[in-house]
Amino acid sequence: MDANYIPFDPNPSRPAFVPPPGAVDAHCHVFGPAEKFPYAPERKYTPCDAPKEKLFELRDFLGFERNVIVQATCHGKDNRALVDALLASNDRARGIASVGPSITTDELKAMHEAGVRGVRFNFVKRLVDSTPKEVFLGIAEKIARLGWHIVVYFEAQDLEGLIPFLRQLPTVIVVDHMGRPDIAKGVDHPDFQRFVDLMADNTNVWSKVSCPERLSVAGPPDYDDVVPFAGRLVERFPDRVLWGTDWPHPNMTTHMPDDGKLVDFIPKIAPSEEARKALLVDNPMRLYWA
Ligand code: 0GY
Repeated sequence: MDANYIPFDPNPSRPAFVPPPGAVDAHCHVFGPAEKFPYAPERKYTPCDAPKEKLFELRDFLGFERNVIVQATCHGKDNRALVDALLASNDRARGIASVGPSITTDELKAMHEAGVRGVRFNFVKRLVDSTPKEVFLGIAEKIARLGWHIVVYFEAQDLEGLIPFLRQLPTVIVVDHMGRPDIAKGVDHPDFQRFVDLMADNTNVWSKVSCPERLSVAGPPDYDDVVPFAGRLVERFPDRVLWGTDWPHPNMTTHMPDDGKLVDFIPKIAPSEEARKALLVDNPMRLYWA
């Protein structure tokens, strides 16, 4: 693991909020273990191992029933750790893979059998070297045939330039972490309005209302300055939002969040029982288990 890498909290607090039955943690990762699933040579960081057993333990401790495991950049396009976790989950996990342009239909079908339901296109420069848009469009066409969708990760300053590309994608698009808004600018800033408009104008665009710990300026444990952003998306687009822990929280530099406190963030952004059921159960079940 990198010298400055902060490992996940091995003893999170028990959340006060009890998720509804069938709740899905729709954004989390598995890392390694490196001796079985080595990290990718092209990776930009080397994390602390965070194997499937620890993820499933956390799922149960926090009161969730299912996970959506997202291929992280430290494993590159080698999806073996992801597929291994899916196969061990007893149908309680789905996956988002990372693939290259040479991926074959047979390889995609094998991943589908294991529980993969989408691919991730990453535009965050500190995490990946850039991929030509035509390559992504070719992959999009292939995966669309399986009924999969596309998860995109980008930062707020890149949204404007990405909009024409996003409009070309033929599937549901799930945006990680609300497009990483600059919280200091406030919820009414044109930058966040651009993201809200993207969702309003394109009914195939969903958002994960996740990662207050990465976005907050105020910091832990409450991350209150992120509430207006996530709350606005939940209120405006109740049937197109997902929530996830982001465990094991790679590349945190300021602190490691307490996963119990992250769960306690949920009722602040989804104040009604109905909104919470949509966010945690109905939406992810529709997208990943239908
Ligand atoms: C996240 C966020 C990060 C990392 C990755 O794939 C990844 O390596 O997604 C990050 O560093 O912001 O969602 O886990």
